[in-house]
Amino acid sequence: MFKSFQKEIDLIGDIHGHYDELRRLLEKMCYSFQQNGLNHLENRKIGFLGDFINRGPYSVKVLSLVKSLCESGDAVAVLGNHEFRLIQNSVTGKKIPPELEPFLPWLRTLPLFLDFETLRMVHAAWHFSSIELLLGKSAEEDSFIVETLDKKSPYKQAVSRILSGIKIRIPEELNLIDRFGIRRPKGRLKWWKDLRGKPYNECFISPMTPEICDRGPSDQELSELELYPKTEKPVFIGHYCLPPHISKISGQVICLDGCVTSDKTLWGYHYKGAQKICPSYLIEARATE
Ligand SMILES: [Mn+2]
Repeated sequence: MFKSFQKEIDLIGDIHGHYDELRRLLEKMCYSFQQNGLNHLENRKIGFLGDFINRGPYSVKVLSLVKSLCESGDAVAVLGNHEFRLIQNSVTGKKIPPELEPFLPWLRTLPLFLDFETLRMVHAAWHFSSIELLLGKSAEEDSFIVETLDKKSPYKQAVSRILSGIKIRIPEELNLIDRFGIRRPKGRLKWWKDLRGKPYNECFISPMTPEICDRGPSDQELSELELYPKTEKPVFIGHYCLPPHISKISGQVICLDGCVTSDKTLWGYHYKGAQKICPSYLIEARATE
């Protein structure tokens, strides 16, 4: 695994088996599909933010493409919570879809996060102390995977934070529902912000209704948070299934998960290196356009 690169990088959010949208996004990013594989411009690399599988129809096609791009050195990828769960299930002998099995040895070589000179990549949250704890840990080690299933292990908590985000309980009487009308007992925090004194309405990454503007979490409930200052390098994440009207960019955090299964839109970002993060570098693709 290289530690730095001089190339420009095209980052891509959660694909979840939506191969047609992935193909369209790559075309919009100026890659072309030819008989001998994906042809791309020089000086470009792709960065995948995890969650390649489940939900959509073509997990195997997506995995095949991402794997071949990683193996040829044209892409890098981090694990999403869906791949990590697959690895956990395989290590503990649970049933896993047979068509995904051949990809496991490769998936287990993928990192939990990537920290480059000019940017960072992680599936859900760049939580500094969790990342420090996980430095040097590999999904290839069975003993580590087993530890991530142990409620008492700090590794379980660290992996959960960085791959699934940082959550707090929502008081039952608030009856908050998400965009799909599902009542949520927990909400996923804007982990990069100082949320002390803020109402619930401003705390969650994906908006929930009704909007609660007169109550918020206690400082104690927010004590897990480690802010991500604007002086840090940009961090690219996926995971949060953002509805179309919610901005993908907040400070130095860029979330490229636009909920492809529901909204049929896959999101990418063309990052040119030390540059100000700007919405004009976002690229969205639908399968039929
Ligand atoms: Mn996810």
